[in-house]
Amino acid sequence: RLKLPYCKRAKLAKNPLASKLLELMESKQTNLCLAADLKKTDAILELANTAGPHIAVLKTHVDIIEDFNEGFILQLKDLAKRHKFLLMEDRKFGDIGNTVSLQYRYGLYKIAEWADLITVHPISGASVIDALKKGMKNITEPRGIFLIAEMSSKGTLTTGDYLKSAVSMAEEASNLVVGLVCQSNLSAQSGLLQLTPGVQLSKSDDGLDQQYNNPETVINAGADLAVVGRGITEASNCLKAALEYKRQLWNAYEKRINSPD
Ligand code: UP6
Repeated sequence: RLKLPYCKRAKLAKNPLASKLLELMESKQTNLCLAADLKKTDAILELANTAGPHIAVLKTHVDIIEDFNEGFILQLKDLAKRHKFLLMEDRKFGDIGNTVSLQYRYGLYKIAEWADLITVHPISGASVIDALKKGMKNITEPRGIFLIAEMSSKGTLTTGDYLKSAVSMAEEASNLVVGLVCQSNLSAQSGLLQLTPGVQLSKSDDGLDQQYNNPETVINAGADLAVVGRGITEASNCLKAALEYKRQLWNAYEKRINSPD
C-alpha cells in the first residue's frame, strides 16, 4: 500500500468515493485534509474558498457552529464542487446502529444529505455500518465512512484488540468504508485510505493532550491524508500555511513512493 501511487490505488478501491478521492488527490497533487474547526459560517466559507484549490478534503464539526443554517451547506457544497474537494463531517458516531442512523439522517444537520464522508467509532460493533447503509437509503450521491481505529490523543483507549478489530471491520466492509482514522500503518489493503490527524509544524502538543507530528513523520507512518487544523486556522496567513503543509505533505508522499526499500 505504502509504495503504490494514489492513481494506481484508485483502481483497487472497492468504494467509488475512495477512487474519486484518490484520483482528485493525484490530479490536485494534494493529500491535505483541512480541519475547519471554526465557530462561524462566514469564517468557514472564507477558509474553504481560500484553501479549497489546495486541499483534498474539508473536514467539519458542524455542531460547533453558532450560526448553522441550510444556506451555509449550499454554499459549502458549491465551493466543494468549484474547487474539487470532498466534505467530511467528523461526527464520530458512536452509538447503537438505530440511534446512529437517526443522527446521520435527521435533526438540525441532516448530515447524510451533504457530507460525502463521515467518521464512525467501531465501539458498538460491525452492525453500525449496516445501520448507516440503511440511513443512506434514497441518497443518490456516493457516500463513504472512515472508521476510527486509533486516536491521536495521549492516553487514548484505542489500543490492542480494539484496534485490531477495528481494522478487520474496515477491511470486511470496504465497499462502504473508505479508510481508517489512525496513527500508524494498520491495513495492507491498497484500496483503503489512512487518515491521520495530529499534524503541526510548530508544536508537539496543544496543552489538552493532542499529540502532534510533522508532515514527513505521519506520511512515513502510512498516512494517505493528513489532517491539519489549528496549524492552518490559527496561522497569521492561512493560505500561506495551507500551501506550506500541502507542499511538505506531497513531497513526503513522493519520497515515500519513490524510495528504493
Ligand atoms: N481528530 C484528532 N484526533 C483524532 C481524531 N480526530 O485530532 O484521533 C480531529 C479533531 C480536530 C482535528 O477533532 O478536528 O482532527 C485536529 O485538529 P488540530 O490539527 O487543530 O489539532
